[in-house]
Amino acid sequence: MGLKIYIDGKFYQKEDAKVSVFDHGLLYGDGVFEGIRTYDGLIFKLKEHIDRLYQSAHAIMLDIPISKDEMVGAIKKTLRENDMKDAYIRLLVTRGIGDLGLDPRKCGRPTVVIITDKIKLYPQELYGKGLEIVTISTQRNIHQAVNPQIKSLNYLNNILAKVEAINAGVEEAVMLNSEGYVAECTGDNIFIVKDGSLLTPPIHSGVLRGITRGAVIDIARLKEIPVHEEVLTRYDLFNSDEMFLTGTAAEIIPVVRMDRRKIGDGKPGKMTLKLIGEFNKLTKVDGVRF
Ligand code: PXG
Repeated sequence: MGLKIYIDGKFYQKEDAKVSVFDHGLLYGDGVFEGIRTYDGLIFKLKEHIDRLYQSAHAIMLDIPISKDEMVGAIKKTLRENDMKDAYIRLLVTRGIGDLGLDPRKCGRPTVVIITDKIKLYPQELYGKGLEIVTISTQRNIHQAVNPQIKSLNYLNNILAKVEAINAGVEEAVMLNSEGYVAECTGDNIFIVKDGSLLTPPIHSGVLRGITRGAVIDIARLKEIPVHEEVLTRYDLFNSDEMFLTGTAAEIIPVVRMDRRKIGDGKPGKMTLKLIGEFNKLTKVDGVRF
């Protein structure tokens, strides 16, 4: 039995799961998406992901044709259909089928796709050793253009950054905003530890309001670790005691080198490892059963 994909209320085998070449999701990247994880039969932070999807859609004036409850039902059904306990869920809503013109009014009903599969962002060994990253020259989108809070199908900005990282021989890149302050990585938010405090750029630095980012901030508050959203420069990153990235796919991954500078003592830091432990505990208990 192969993987089954949900498209507009019906299930298709992976080979048959197709959308039209006239779908504006393909023609213009006109649409929104989410990436969600399940851990041993529990969907992690489901409400937060659903809310963010509908907010992204609202921002681009895309009316998702099913309600949030129906979307949750469709996700659970897709997971059960594929009998998956540990899955990565990719949720897509595109503008739908239109003609060869930008006008979204020409599109009929938006297309809803749910894929449940596996994801591996970084090689497993990097979780133990830590990641090396570089600063690249592609800037994070400014909020007056495609706001970085919109998780849209237009990921070229991030892909260009990823290409620069790959060209530099590393897996991940730090993007700065148009003012030169640290924003985030290509699919992850960034944190540093300095003198016992946890610091991460505020949303207005031009970052996606990451759900893993939010979970880490909540854990820190619960554990009485001082945590601040602060505008950061590369200097702050170079001179941090610890650094790590957060994302649904990546979870929490330590960073040990940036732009050829050693971060802290060049090994995954104590607080990072503590947060990874707490995060792993959370994913085992905090979730919606399906
Ligand atoms: N920043 C950006 C630009 C992202 O795309 C995050 C931060 C982390 O947010 P969450 O809510 O996941 O903690 C993301 C998330 C992929 C992929 O296929 C990308 C994301 C998530 C899952 C998979 O590269 N982006």
